[in-house]
Amino acid sequence: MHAGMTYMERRPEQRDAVARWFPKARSVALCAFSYSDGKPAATLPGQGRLSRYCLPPDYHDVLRGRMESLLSWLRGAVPGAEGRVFVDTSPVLERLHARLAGIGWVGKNAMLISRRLGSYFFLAGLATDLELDYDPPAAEHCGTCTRCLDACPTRALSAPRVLDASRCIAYFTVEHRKGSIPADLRPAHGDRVFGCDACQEACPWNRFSPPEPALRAERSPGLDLDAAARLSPDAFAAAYRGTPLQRTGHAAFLRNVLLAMGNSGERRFAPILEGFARSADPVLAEQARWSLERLSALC
Ligand code: B12
Ligand code: SF4
Ligand code: SF4
Repeated sequence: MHAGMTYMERRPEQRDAVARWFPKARSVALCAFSYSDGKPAATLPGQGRLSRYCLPPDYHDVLRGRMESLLSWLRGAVPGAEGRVFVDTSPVLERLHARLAGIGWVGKNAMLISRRLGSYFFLAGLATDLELDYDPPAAEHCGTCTRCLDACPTRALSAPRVLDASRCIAYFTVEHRKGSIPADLRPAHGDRVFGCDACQEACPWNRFSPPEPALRAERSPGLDLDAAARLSPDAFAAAYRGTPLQRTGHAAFLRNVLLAMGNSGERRFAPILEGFARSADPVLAEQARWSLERLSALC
């Protein structure tokens, strides 16, 4: 259930092997960086929606810097200590190690959830050759709740803690950079242009997000779809440099914007969709035609 993310087909036990990646590792320290103050992520009718994690600056760069500072501090405190930091791109499964380190439990939405932070946090880690004291794993606190499973628009959570990426809106809007979004899933995308928070918005533990998150939002979750569709590749690069949207790229962003226009039910988007329906890019042209039909059905 890895959709197009072929790097995930390597066996999980191989991906977990910190020792293969950093043979000297004796301990792994995990840090959680909150990025939401828990206030409602409001959008206006006819706007697109950006998920909360892309509102602060790109976490990969920021967190790598913070973890490098931690490593420098460790080297100062224990001369000769060695270590390597990881944020997303290493073979280390961060949720596995964060669960073992006691940061939180794996919720039925597959997110790591902390009693103090909820689930709106990023994970970053540091493997070191030092033998550190270990924290015990956190207890599970989902109980009989199933709100996230019920809230998932595409039924991508096929069972508790089982995420079918080939149905997940976060996968299609962020990682599926080339090609179309499957037509049967498009209506359920709603206004989402980048990422999806539905299974976290539903979670009661996110009522406890800290008022002062570690990473501050720098943009609004509401996206002006009309302006977004008119961005040239250069204007897109300038607007989203240093954010996760930059990595997804202009063509996939446009495809997602056109899809959200179709789901908006707003006739004012028809002229711009008609323009894209004549695009030389077959993915954009097909998406625009679908969105025009969707608008006709909704209006
Ligand atoms: C690939 C990936 C994705 C894929 C998911 C693929 C998948 N099937 O997991 C896609 C693109 C869909 C995705 C989406 C999102 N992602 Co992502 N993603 C990753 C990435 C890079 C690798 C995850 C991976 O390899 N998964 C494979 C499975 C096997 O591993 P796992 O997800 O860690 O699963 C563990 C648990 O589920 C647990 N488990 C499974 N079953 C059970 C049962 C029991 C009883 C227990 C106890 C445990 C347990 O064991 C597994 C191994 O440890 C990680 C960063 C990293 N390097 O870890 C970020 C990461 C998981 N993503 C993150 C985020 C923020 C998101 C989104 C919220 C983004 C968004 N707003 O759109 C969504 C959330 C979707 C969701 N509900 O999980 C954060 C999660 C933080 C947190 N609090 O949990 C991470 C850790 C990035 C980071 N550095 O902070 N993501
Ligand atoms: S991120 Fe969205 S589509 Fe993916 S599992 Fe959560 S609610 Fe479902
Ligand atoms: S919504 Fe309920 S079941 Fe889902 S992760 Fe949160 S507490 Fe667990």
